[in-house]
Amino acid sequence: MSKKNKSISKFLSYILRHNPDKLGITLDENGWTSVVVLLKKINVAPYSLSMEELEYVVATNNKKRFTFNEDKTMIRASQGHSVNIDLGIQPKKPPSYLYHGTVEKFITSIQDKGLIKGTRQHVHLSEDKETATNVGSRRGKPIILTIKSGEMYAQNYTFYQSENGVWLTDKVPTKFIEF
Ligand code: HQG
Repeated sequence: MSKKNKSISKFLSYILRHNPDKLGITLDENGWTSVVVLLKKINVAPYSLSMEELEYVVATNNKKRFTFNEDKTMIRASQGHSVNIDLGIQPKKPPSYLYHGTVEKFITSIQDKGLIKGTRQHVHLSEDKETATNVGSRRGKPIILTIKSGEMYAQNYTFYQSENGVWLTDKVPTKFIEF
């Protein structure tokens, strides 16, 4: 991603996941917001964002963080929200194992409480170790935990997969985590 695209992606993530008020926009109950209104609010000097640039960011974003509706009149973040919205996605059977990238300083607490969602709406899990490594690396030297998602599913825990492939669940008790 180019520097401008990365900063647009970060700004959109912040607005569409955590703080739409900051830009004076609202999200509907499924997290969607009007593209016309979003562009209008962003395009206040010295900032500029054209529809073409927004389409480019959505299409080329390295984690496909944003989704347009069919006619590109609405946009939302695919996952990662702390604001209370319902993604409206159906529960899905996970693979036997999923992965979670974290860092050493959280391990004692995770051993104690399991994985908890904190301020976000879900615990985020990755399908492959490489992605989990990238997630953990945001905070330091990554530690990859293996999650027995198949066992959890068999015990009636609900899983979802976001539009961009991230696995979501409510919590992961310690007994399902391989440290
Ligand atoms: C940790 C990014 C102490 C957890 C990523 C993590 C992801 C605990 C941090 C998405 C804990 C929460 C989410 C416990 C969990 N005690 N620490 N009991 N349980 N933690 O950012 O999973 O690039 O809210 O290990 O790719 O790191 O922004 O979650 O370190 O998909 O698109 O608490 O954000 O996506 O941190 O990342 P986060 P996450 P983007």
